[in-house]
Amino acid sequence: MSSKKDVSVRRNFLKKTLIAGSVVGGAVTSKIALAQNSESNFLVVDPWTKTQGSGFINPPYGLPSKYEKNVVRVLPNPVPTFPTGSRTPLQSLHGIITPNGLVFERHHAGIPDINPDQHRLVIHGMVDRPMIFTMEDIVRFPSESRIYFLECSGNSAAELKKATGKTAQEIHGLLSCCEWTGVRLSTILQECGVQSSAKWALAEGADGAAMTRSIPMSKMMDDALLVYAQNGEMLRAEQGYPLRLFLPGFEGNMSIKWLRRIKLGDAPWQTREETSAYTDLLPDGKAEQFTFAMDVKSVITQPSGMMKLKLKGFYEISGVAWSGNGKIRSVEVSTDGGKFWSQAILQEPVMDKSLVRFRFPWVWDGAPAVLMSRAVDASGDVQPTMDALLKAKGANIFYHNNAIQPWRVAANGEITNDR
Ligand SMILES: Nc1nc2c(c(=O)[nH]1)N[C@H]1C(S)=C(S)[C@@H](COP(=O)(O)O)O[C@H]1N2
Ligand SMILES: [Mo]
Repeated sequence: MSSKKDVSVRRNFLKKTLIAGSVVGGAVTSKIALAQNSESNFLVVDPWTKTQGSGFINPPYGLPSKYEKNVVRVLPNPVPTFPTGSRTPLQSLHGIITPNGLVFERHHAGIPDINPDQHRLVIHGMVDRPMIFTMEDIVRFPSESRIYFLECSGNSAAELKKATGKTAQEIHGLLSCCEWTGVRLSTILQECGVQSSAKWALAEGADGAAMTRSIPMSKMMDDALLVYAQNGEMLRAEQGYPLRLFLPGFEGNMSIKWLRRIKLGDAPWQTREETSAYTDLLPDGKAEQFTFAMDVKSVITQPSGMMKLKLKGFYEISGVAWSGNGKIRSVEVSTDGGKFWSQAILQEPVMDKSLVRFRFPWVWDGAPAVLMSRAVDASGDVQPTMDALLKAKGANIFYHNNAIQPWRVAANGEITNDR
């Protein structure tokens, strides 16, 4: 929680140097602090500077500082008998990349233990040359690395009914953004000779759930990736080791992990995950199928739910925005519950179907406030309020909640979910 930390650092600084008078317009001016204090007093040599540091880190695979031990994925509350998902601590992250140990997980039958030497990918159906690939075969193809977000279409779902979560992690933590490395599906499919009658592909996982989804060939031949690495290292077991499908911008469920089979056909297969689940129930009771792309969305992560503003004055409001339809065009921030909106600064690079970090300078005057962010994507879609979303989609919807998240700042600085 950077803002929390920043605030307490600032506070200690104030205490140490007794320069309460140097808080100008809410910001601490260190120049004045130095002038009023002798440098020897200010530049104290701490104990860790006086001794030799520790040698090589053990275990050899590095871990975060022990002081960051609370920055972890969380399980749903109450924890189910068999956990099927964990959430990314969005409020503790900076920039756009989710470190591998904090990437949310969603698995329908646990994490299989797959030996990469024994793993195979079968491609069959409407192809001229059905083929079986080993992992060695796959990594020999030309590859690419791209930064994309991944969001479960059930992210933030509980909030559609009422406020349930307290933190950004609890509410919106089925969201991650990694650099994914792999082979374009189009490269491998061309190797097998795609028949002109092929309109859909079936992707199947090797886990106990044998997760299967139908995917339009247009997506498979566009930016779909056969992924074997995330953030520079091989996939984590929970993210689909040794091979997963990755469909940029599409609902997370379709990016089949532990991928073992792709079959080409001329119609969708109507699998369990596209009939009994992952459909959108409309007001008339009919279910809409195959709503693939995740709509434009954003959330303020700093400051956010369960944090406390300890001082009046300057804060950088920051958060992430994303759209399954392409790039983010702009993000606006409101500090008065949506009456007045101002443009936030987008951190470059702004990439296609990636998280974008936005920043907005704010001076808190100590009065109650409601912080909101509203993203617009390149297609012109605007992130809706919860009321507008429920009006447009009906009260039956469960998936695809992309509504604006309001955070209420109380006069004592405490921040709560204002759904
Ligand atoms: N084989 C398989 N693939 C799967 C799943 C699964 O249970 N089995 N879960 C899906 C769901 S619902 C989501 S949201 C994403 C989550 O990916 P992650 O665990 O890497 O975050 O994987 C998808 N792919
Ligand atoms: Mo999901």
